[in-house]
Amino acid sequence: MARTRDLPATWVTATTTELPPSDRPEIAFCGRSNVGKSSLINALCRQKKLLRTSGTPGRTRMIHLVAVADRIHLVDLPGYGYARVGHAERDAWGQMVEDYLGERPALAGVVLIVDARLPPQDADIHLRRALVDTHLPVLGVATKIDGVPRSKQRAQLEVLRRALDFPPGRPLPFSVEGSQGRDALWDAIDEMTGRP
Ligand SMILES: Nc1nc2c(ncn2[C@@H]2O[C@H](COP(=O)(O)OP(=O)(O)O)[C@@H](O)[C@H]2O)c(=O)[nH]1
Ligand SMILES: [Mg+2]
Repeated sequence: MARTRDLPATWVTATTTELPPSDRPEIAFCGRSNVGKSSLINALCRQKKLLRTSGTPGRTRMIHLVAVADRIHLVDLPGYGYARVGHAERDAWGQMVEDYLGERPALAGVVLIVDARLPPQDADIHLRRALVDTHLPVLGVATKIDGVPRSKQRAQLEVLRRALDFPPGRPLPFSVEGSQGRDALWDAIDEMTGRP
């Protein structure tokens, strides 16, 4: 049987409020605005234009739903903690995402994406704490690892691991360049959804 990672992905829908009910295991991707969420999902699905990516922070205010064949759903959550939006908008973000995370029976796990090039950000730590409260499996990924010199990668990943209280080996290093980390990330997703 084909592995999920080798099957075609399609964009299903986008919404600012509620997603349609899900009939298959779902993995949500969250992290700060502009951290590289949409790019990472595109790299996972080997499709450059599945989701729009942008150099301008704060563009994605919507939840996007992607289906991988008839197996699983990948959910691109709006960026967290964009500094230039006001408190009201940030609260609206929090409410939308909390509602989604709390009321989604099919949700098998959450991928928390951080920027491998930066020290742990307050927003990352805040989000990590909020995710602990959901009791969902949380997988840490450090993307843009191509921006960290090889000799410094191990130490930088360890700094992130400690600050965000991840188990050994996490966050997984990832980059859209050469899809570095794609297989390891799919292995972890397969584990969360319970099927290859
Ligand atoms: N160097 C590098 N840049 C990346 C990587 N992933 C995303 N980017 C860039 O980061 C910016 C934000 O990406 P996007 O996927 O739109 O972030 P999102 O707001 O979290 O969905 C874009 O300019 C991407 O080209 C990566 O692995 N390495
Ligand atoms: Mg995006």
